Order: sequence, then C-alpha cells, then structure tokens
Amino acid sequence: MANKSKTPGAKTAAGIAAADIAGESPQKIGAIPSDAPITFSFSDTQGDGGETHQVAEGDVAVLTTQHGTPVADDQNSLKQGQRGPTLLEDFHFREKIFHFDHERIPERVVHARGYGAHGFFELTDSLADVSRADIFQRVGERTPAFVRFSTVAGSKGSFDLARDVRGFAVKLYTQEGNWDIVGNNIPVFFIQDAIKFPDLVHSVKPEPDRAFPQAASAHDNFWDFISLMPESFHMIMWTMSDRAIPRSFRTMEGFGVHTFRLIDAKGKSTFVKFHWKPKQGLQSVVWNEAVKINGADPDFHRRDLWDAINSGDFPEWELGVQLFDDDFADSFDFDVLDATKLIPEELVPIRIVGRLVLDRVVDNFFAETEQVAFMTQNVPPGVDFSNDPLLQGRNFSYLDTQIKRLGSTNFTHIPINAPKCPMAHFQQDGHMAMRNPVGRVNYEPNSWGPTQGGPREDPVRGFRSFEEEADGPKQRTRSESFADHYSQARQFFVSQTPIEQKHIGDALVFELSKVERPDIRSRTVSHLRNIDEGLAATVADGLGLPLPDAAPAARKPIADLPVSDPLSIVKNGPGSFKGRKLGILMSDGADPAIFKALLKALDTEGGVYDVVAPKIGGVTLSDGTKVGAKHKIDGGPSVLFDAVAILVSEEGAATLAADAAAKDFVSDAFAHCKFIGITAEAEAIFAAAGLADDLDEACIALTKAGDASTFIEACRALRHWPRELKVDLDAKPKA
Ligand code: HDE
Repeated sequence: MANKSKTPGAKTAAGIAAADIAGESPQKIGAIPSDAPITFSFSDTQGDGGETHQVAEGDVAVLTTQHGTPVADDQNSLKQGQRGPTLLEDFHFREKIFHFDHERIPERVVHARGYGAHGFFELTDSLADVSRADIFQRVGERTPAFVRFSTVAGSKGSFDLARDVRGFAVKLYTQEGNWDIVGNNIPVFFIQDAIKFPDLVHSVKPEPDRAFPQAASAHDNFWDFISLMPESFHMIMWTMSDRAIPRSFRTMEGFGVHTFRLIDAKGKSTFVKFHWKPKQGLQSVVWNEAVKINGADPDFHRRDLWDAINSGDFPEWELGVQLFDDDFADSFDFDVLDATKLIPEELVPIRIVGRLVLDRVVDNFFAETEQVAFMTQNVPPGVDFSNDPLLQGRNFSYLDTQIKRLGSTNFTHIPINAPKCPMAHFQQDGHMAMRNPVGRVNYEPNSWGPTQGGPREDPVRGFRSFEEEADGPKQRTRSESFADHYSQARQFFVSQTPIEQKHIGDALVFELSKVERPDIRSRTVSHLRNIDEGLAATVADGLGLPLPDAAPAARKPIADLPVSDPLSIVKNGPGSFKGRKLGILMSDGADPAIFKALLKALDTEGGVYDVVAPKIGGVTLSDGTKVGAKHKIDGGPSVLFDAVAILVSEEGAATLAADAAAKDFVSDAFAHCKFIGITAEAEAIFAAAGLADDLDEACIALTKAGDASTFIEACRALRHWPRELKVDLDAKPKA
C-alpha cells in the first residue's frame, strides 16, 4: 500500500488551533516537506492483498520501463546527433507516449462526475425474519463497502454544485457476492419505463448541435421533453427543490428508489424500499450560492468528503427499510412498481437495520472511483427484484455499460470490482484476464470428480429467483395504475416549509427563464396548475406569462394527501453545527481573546474552521500571536462556509472596507441568510457593503470572549431564513 499522509483541509478547532496560535502555518494539501523521504510503491492488480512492490523508505527507486528495463535518461528522446531526427528505436519514449495516449477510458454516459470512498456496513438489527441474505443475519458484523456519489448530467470535469439529482451508489462486498444498491439522493425518478431513459438523458445533456449547456437542465430541450412527459413532474418538484443543490454528500439522504424484494429461507417474499439516512442531518445551499461555489471551488463536494474523512470525521448513514406485503401494495393509492412514486414514511414506517460509515479515502482515484462498476443486477441470495419496468431495464443495461466502459468482460478482475468472497466458475480468457484457472477442466458437467472437476451448483445456498406467477398477453403497454402523475408531486410541495416552497418557485422561474421558446414555458406551467395553483401563479408571474389552462390529467389528482414531514430538508436539519465550517475573516491586530473563544466554542460543538486573511501568510493578532491563513480573501469567499465571523482591528476594517472581495464576503454571507459573528470594528465593512441598517438578529455581536458560544449555538440553525424575503425580490409566493 502507498504510504499515505493525512492531508486535512479544514482544521479541527482542537487540533490545529494550537499550531495557529503558535504561529505555525497550516499544512498545505498535497505538500511534501522537503526533507521527507519520498516513498514510491505500486500494488499488483489482484486486489487480494497479495504482492506489493515497494521501495524501502530512504532508498531511491530506479525508474524502469513497464517491462522492468532500468532507464538511464528520461529527459531527452533518442536522436541522431544533437539536432537530428528522433529515432523510432527509442522504445522507452514510444512506450511512455503510447501509454499516455491510452490513459483515458470513456466517461460514464450519465453520472460521469463522481467521488468515492471506502467504509463498512454494520448490521444493528437482524433482518433474518424476512431475508436469508448473509449480510442481514448477524448483528454487529461489518461488511466492507465502497460508495460513489455523483451528479448525473455533467461530464467528468464539470462542477460539483449543478442543480441535479445525485447518484448514491453503494457496493457491499458481502460473503455471498457483491450487492450494489445503485440509488439516488431523491426517492423517485423522472420516468416509469426504461425505454424512455435515452430520451431523458439526451434531453438534459448539452444540446447536440451547440454542445452546451454543460451540467444544466435550464435549457429548451430538457423542458420540452419534461413538459411532454407528465409522469416526470413529481421528480421535477424534487429537482427544483434544494435537494438538488446539497451542501455536502454527507448531508444527503440516499434511496434505492425501486421496490425490491427480500426473500426468507423458505422462499417467502416481502417487498422492500431502501433508505440511507445521514447522521449529519439534511442540509442544502441556496441557488445563488451554488452558482458562486461552482466558480470558487468546482470541487466543493469532493473536497468536503476528502477533508471530512481525512480529519477523522467519518460520515455515517443509517440503513432503513420499509417492509410491506401484497396486501399493502394492493391497497396503496399508487402502484409500488411505479418509480415515480414513493411510499410515505407515515404509511410504512422505516425500520433502521444498520449503519454505513465511510472511513477511508481512495489511494488512487482512477483505479477505484473511476473504475468501480455498479450494477443493479448484483444482488445476493435473499434479495430480489420487483417487476418495476425501470428496474428491469436497468438490470439489462448496466453489464453492457461496464463492458463498453472498462473495455473487457474481465472488469470484475479489477480490485475495486472483485468480490471479497470465494469465487469459482468456468468463465475464462478475454482481454486483460488476471485470474486464470489452473488445471484441465473448464466445462460442466464433467466427470473429473470433486477435487479436479471444479465448482458445482448449490441448490440450497445458491441464488433462486422468487417464483412469481406471471401471465397475460405480450404487449407494449403502460398500466392504468401508473396514471396519476400529480398527486404525490402536490404532496411533496405541501410538505415543504414556506421558504422551501419559495425556492421551488424560484428554481422553476430561473430554469424556464433560460428556455427560449415561450410555448415550452407555458406548457410547463400548465402542469403546475395540477399540482398547486399558488405555485403555478407564482411561476407564471415570475416569467411574465399569462396563466395557461391546466394540462389535461389522465387521472384526477388526489388533492388532500397529507403533509409528510420527512420530505422537507428544513424540518430535518441537524440542530447542530457539528461537521460544519466557519469562515473567519481576519486582519492584523484582531482580538486574540475572541479568536481563542471562538475556536473553543467551535471545538465543543464539533465544527471546523478556515481562516481567511488579506494575505496567505496570515495575520498577527494584537498580542503578537501569528495566525496562519487557509485562504486569501478572493480565494476564500463566504460561499464556502456554513457561517462566518469577522474578526478585525479598526485599521484592518478600514482597509477591508475598500476591498471588493471583502465586501462581497460580507454581503454574500448576508444574502445567503448565514449567521454572522461581528466584532464592533467589523461594522465598518458592513457599512461599506451598504448593510449598516440591515443587520438582524442573526448578525451576532462578538464584543467579548463570552459571546463566542452564543454565536456558535445560534449557528446550529444553519440559516436565518426570515432574512431571505427582505433580500430577494424574486418569486414571492402567491396565496
Ligand atoms: Fe443509472 N446508469 N440508469 N439510474 N445510474 C448508470 O452505469 C440506466 C437510473 C444510477 O457511481 C450507467 O456505470 C438506465 C435510476 C447511478 O458508477 C448506465 C436507466 C437510478 C449511477 C445507467 C437508469 C440510477 C448510474 C452509466 C433507466 C436511481 C452511477 C455508467 C432504466 C435509482 C453509478 C454506469 C456510479 C449509472 C443506466 C436509471 C442511478 C448507463 C438504462 C432510476 C447512481 O448503465
């Protein structure tokens, strides 16, 4: 294994404050101290903990070709004379360039941009009563896991904070083979039948002639398709909500989306929906902030995950299951096979059965995160599929995609994809085969006996499909039970707090304002009338559009589905500042007592911080203490933080009051409804930003050390939402 050094990004208040106070500059990400011995290693491709080639610490590795030939000169290609032509004979040069030319593999057609980490799943409540799956039998047992989070529409190099659904794909390396729960952070999907997936994806990706917009649904093609597909409107409510701009991968829920089956030892089936509930609570950013984060730090989400894990703040989710039987499925207002519907937690409560902890970043992004191959059809005995036509189509699709993307049927030989349980089969050869059978027998049945004859089926331990009865004519059809497209969309909308409803309206107005064709805007609003008249009126008004007639509905919507609190983010916040980041804008001459008190309060809460200063070299406090900075002001805008504090001297404030980046820092924090700690001296910067008369109860005075804990406690609410209506003229909700 490579010798990995810890590279914390944010400093934990406890860990690094002392170094800051002592005047040491904080560790830079990726920096290698010049006197540190450089170790170099590369592991084998078996992923079985086998041979690793490592150069002893202190020794200098000899550069070789891929075939092991030592290299004498890696600076100059082989030439005929000093200024002559390069010679074909230069095998080292040719190998190096050819290998480089082949470095890229096709990016995923969807979910191209993603970030993964290792961890484990631990069973906390046995599910042996409903499933024979080995992973669900023994409470306390841990199963290795790898999780990859992603956006859907953007290409591999796109920014993290696109408005988009997030992939939440979990690979569990169980003792009975890999189990992939390839889900999203939204519990429903745009379409009901897999045959429409290529159309959906084409519509949201950059338009084919102009190749833009990148990682954005705000364009004609997407809304044209959506407005012609009423079944997508429940999902649209979710993607226009703040669920589509999460603060962190750590603050998102995950969902298996489809209905699956659990099968017990006797072959009895129970329907199941899977949920991942973040221990960190739910949290999102606001749209204006997302737009700015994408410029300030396009890697915001991946950096956040990397930093959290490396600082020992391991993200954790609970695995919840909703279990139900045929009777519930038959009595439910909607079809449990329809992936555009969810089952409210109030109807089928969630049973928590385990926890997922991410505690290790990858050694190599390409080898692990890029090459990991998730497939919905990877399920262990005891888990099975329902007839959801979206799931059925996915089971067909994912193997094909992995073969295309990874280039060989042997992609399971890549360590990240290899099961961690015994394997034996007669599949062989092909490109890059790494695990090759030994012996004479490669077929079955054979009569070579138990030792030489190879593996045999096991009717007891083996995977058996649930024996579901099915008949009826072969037909291309959509069940009548899938026909209600608006009722749950409305239930989602009415379950939101007023500020969340406002954000949905704002998002629709923003997206549709980017649509050039007025008829597409109008057709979209015609669907909203079937969801909520107030929302439709708000959006029509925001677009300057006459209210269109309601779209004809295939089935009359159920208007009075009850409010469901788990659907709101604001109602499910953390109630804590733990794991959140405070940005402290400082200048020379700042008050050391308040600074120390802030760090102490933050440490008690479990929060982290970055110091932002006029110069990256840091600041000198009024008592001469030096404090290192993480960001220069224009590189550390307030959008990167959950709350901010302004700790400056009078002189520092006077200088910063003239600085555009410092003014942006405070005015953005204010506009994004953040909690702001303000020393008396800092008020000059707010005055310069035109905010002197606007400061409200979430702008908390830091006049003495004792104020620090009051401020950090206030930050637990994360945002001061009442401010938004004062600072945003956009879509005010209509009655
Ligand atoms: Fe996927 N999807 N998908 N999808 N999907 C892929 O597989 C596909 C769908 C999801 O981090 C692809 O390896 C079809 C729903 C995630 O590597 C591809 C249909 C849900 C990821 C594919 C769907 C998802 C993918 C692209 C319609 C949420 C990323 C590259 C029937 C429940 C996994 C790849 C990762 C990736 C096909 C619909 C989630 C092409 C045909 C619904 C999280 O195979």
